[in-house]
Amino acid sequence: SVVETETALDRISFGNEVGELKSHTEKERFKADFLDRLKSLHGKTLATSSDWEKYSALASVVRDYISKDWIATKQHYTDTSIKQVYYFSIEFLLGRLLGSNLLNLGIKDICLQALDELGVNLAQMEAQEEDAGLGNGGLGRLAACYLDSMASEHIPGHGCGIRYRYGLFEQKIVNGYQQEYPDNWLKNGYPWEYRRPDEAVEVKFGGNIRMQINGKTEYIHENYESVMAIPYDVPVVGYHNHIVNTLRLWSAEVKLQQLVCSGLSRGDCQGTIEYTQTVQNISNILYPDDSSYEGKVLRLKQQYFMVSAGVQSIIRSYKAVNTDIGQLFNHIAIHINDTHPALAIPELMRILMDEERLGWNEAWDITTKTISYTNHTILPEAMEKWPVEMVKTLLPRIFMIINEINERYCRELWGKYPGEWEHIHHMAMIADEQVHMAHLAVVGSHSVNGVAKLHTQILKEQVMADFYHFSPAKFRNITNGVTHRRWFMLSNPSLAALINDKIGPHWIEYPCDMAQLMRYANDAGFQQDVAKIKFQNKLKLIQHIKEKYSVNVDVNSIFDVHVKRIHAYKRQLMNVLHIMDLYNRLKDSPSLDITPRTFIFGGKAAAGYFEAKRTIKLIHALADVVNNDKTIRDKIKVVFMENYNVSLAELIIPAADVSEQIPTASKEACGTGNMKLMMNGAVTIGTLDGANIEIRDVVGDENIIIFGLTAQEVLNYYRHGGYNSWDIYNSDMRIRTVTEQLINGLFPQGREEFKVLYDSLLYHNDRYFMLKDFASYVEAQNLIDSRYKDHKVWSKMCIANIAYSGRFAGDRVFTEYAMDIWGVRPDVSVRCDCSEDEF
Ligand code: T68
Repeated sequence: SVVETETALDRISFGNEVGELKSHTEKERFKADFLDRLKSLHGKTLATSSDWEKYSALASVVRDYISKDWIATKQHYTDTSIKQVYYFSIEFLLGRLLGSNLLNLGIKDICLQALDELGVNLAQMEAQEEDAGLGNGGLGRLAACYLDSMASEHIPGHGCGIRYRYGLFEQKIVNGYQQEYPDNWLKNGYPWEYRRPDEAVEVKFGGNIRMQINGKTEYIHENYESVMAIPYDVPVVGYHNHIVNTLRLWSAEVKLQQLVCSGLSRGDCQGTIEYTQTVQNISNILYPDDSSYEGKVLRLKQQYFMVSAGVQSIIRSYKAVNTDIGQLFNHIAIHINDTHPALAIPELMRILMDEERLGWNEAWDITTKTISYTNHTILPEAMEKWPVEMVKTLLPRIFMIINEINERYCRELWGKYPGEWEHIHHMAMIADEQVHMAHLAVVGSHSVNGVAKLHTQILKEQVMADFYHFSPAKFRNITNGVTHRRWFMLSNPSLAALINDKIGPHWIEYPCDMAQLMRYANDAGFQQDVAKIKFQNKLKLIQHIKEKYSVNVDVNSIFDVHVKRIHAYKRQLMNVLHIMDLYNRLKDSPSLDITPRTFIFGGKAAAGYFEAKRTIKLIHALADVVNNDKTIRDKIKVVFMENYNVSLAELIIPAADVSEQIPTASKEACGTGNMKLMMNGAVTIGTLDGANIEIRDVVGDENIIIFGLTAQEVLNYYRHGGYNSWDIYNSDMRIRTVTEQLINGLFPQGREEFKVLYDSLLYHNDRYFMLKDFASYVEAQNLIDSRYKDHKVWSKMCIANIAYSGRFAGDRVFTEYAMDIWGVRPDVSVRCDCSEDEF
């Protein structure tokens, strides 16, 4: 069976004589396959081919190995009619796939050795791959981690998303300012995708609905604009289990017939071009926005395009093997990642009623039993709402259905809360000429979950309290997780190997077993080994920094890492204020006894988010001052890593000593960078927000540094007032100094440059409580310094963080989703027909 199958990696790592012989032949075969592919794909030899050609030949060989298991997995799912899950997400932030595919297939070592013998460097090959950056941040990366976990946990779970022609913009820093460039990730082709034109579906926009009554009312959609959705499938490889699931990404293309019908092909060249352009625009670009939202028709089009294509193709494949549509929810689960795919609810209703001819009640019953929803934010500006007019015009039939859902729901509410107009208005899906997507998502799903305990509690008690009281059983918490394969085994292989040596490989399948490392937390030898690996990882990062930014960084300094999207609530500005204060202290007393510190930032600001972009400029301005001031004797350095993305994260995170997780409490739904950094032995300095609370619960107070207001305190201030940032300004000299330095003195940019940040702190009353939390943040930073000075203490903290990180491995999360929400059992019965020596 799958779980028992010995893999190539196992044979190498724990090689016996037979295993070594086998791996030898496999290695030779791998070499031959690779060289053959180089010849057939590019007409080149090893000596004449470029790095990219070598990479693409290598990926193509790996793709072949994957496809055998892919075919078998699909066949198995069809044969057993097992329940399948579809994870709908407008974003999938995959990063690179070569490394993780090799790891999960269990052929990384063979490949490494084979290439080595050919004089080819695997890491260099991996670097050839463009990051698939089809996501903004946490939400998109979470979707990618979950695909990996589902396949690895034997869950028949697939992704459904959009194949954006351009991913999240590439960030270039010019003179300290962020500039955005198109991310042309497909320019050389993408070796992991399979275009499947034969499985295309049609998606209809605009037009009108004609009612036709002959016995039963029929709704005929007329005069619509037709768009073809072409699927591109990317295989998702499970870890050492021969399971390969599918990520289906949809691309918008013109429908030839539409060209003919509209007369466009008869010489209206301009018209044809324009029409083609409008259609292609749908899957052209990922919206570079991770919080606020602008009401753009195109974004709504993208959402409907994806869910309509996704739901139609699910129903099509369901009907290929099942005759009873009424049983859909026993075979299919659709999960919506935030509200962006919430139109899946009316779309499924439309198909069940208009195409499958079911009545409303039955269709509604099936829909709500099929769909479940995860909420990722409580930021009011990120709650999606669409103008009624826009939905009506673009999606006339869908609007009718939403309207009907709304009316029936309001009637039900009226039954429970008679006469409470205000209350019902608050919960309606359509109110104030807007469609409230979160309300639609809650009402149309059988399960609603938040992504960390605190977040779920805030949803239940505040943001969605009305819905919670109406249907409490729907609500649950599932704290996020990250895949330890990418974020540990792949990005920190030496540490993974050390753990294998210490506690054996069981933790790979059961990450919570990493807790056994606590037995060695005080073991001087183990502490040293862990420290050595951190040292090596830091050297790697230092080299990158040196080459790219010509900044010299001291490997013995504390690597203090703040990497994530730039946003006021994430408080990169507060981090900067602390660095300014530390700098001031060093200027005052150059012999101040602190461990040298390297402050590392990385992250993108939404293109239209002025304040965030100015924060990036401020970090650069600060770096200019600090890094060039000889008087502070290299005690602090500031580095901003350009174009933070998944592959850069894989370089930075294993080198981190300190993990900055400092949002205003209550604002960060969960955070996942906090988990990745912890897993790699960084100590968190953080507020009691999102998953930080749960990290503290598992590592204990002594292994994390907590500071600042609690969520309750923050929410109380928001509700009742009582905070005036000028009071703090007037009472704390350090704060007065650093805030004044923003506009007056420290930076040569002049008064205006950072005035927007200064004003946000003082004239807009510091919405994110940076000045309020400043003193306790500085204290927490001082504590970091003193703890780090004692190597034993620090090593122990570091080890505790690694050891207890198993709690945050995505695999655990998936058994929770599968069992509690989708009613899917991990399928451990997939058989592999491939013989062992075929990998
Ligand atoms: C993040 N949300 C949460 N949103 O901020 C983070 N938004 O706390 C959490 O850990 C993570 O989701 C996973 O649950 C986002 O990343 C977006 O990216 C986004 C994208 C489009 C529109 C709105």
